[in-house]
Amino acid sequence: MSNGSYTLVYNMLSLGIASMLFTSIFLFVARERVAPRYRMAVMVSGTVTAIAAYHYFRMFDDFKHAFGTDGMGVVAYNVGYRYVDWFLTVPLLLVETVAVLALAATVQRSLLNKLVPAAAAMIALGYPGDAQLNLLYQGDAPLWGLLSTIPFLYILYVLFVELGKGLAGQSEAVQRKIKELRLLLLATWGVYPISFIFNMNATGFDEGGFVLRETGYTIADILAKCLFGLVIFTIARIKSAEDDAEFAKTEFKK
Ligand SMILES: *C/C=C(C)/C=C/C=C(C)/C=C/C1=C(C)CCCC1(C)C
Repeated sequence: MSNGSYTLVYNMLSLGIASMLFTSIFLFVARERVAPRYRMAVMVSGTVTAIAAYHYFRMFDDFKHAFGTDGMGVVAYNVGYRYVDWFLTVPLLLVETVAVLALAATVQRSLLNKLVPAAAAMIALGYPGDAQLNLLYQGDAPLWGLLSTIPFLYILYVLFVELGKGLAGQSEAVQRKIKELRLLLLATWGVYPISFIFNMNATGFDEGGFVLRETGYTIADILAKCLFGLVIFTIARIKSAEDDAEFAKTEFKK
């Protein structure tokens, strides 16, 4: 791998570690700054970034072993760390999104019963393609990408159509934030299938495709987990202040 490519991916993974680690610390420490009923959403956000921080350490190590001068190709870079990470964090991201709305328990359960299995299917179907396992035939990655897109579109449908019904009871300010949150989700989750395509037709190792994929996944991860978690935290604070005048007075000095 060229020096430039190596440095770029090295720095991206390093940025991933820093973002995930310090967002986790912030969210855990700041959880007291929201009312108790919204703390679960903030804790789940912090758990997502903590799980991702761990996997970024793993990927960083793995990358150095695969391409650095200390390992020099002894092991092949394993994209599996990302998929294990997503398999855990993507359902949790959907849990935090639904949790922060504090909807009726039955509505919440019905949404999650649709979103969580779809998220698991999306990740599980993407892996054989991204890892170039060629399970069905040589060069079958586009097929896995296509299969994975079906649950992906279903998740977007649930979030934009079904969740929309749950928004009716929320205040103006919260509705605006939730819409922002959904747009952030759409804009960042949309980066993953595009990054997948960059490396999809690689036969053997394709440096350009690899660098674009890793850079795309890392930037998307930072926005979809850290920034997203901070927006969840903001929504939790707005809702806490709306629910409780005492909280509003001490936290917002209004
Ligand atoms: C924190 C990690 C997140 C939010 C990961 C999200 C991942 C996706 C939305 C992945 C989607 C994919 C497709 C829609 C098709 C190609 C294969 C995937 C798995 C990259």
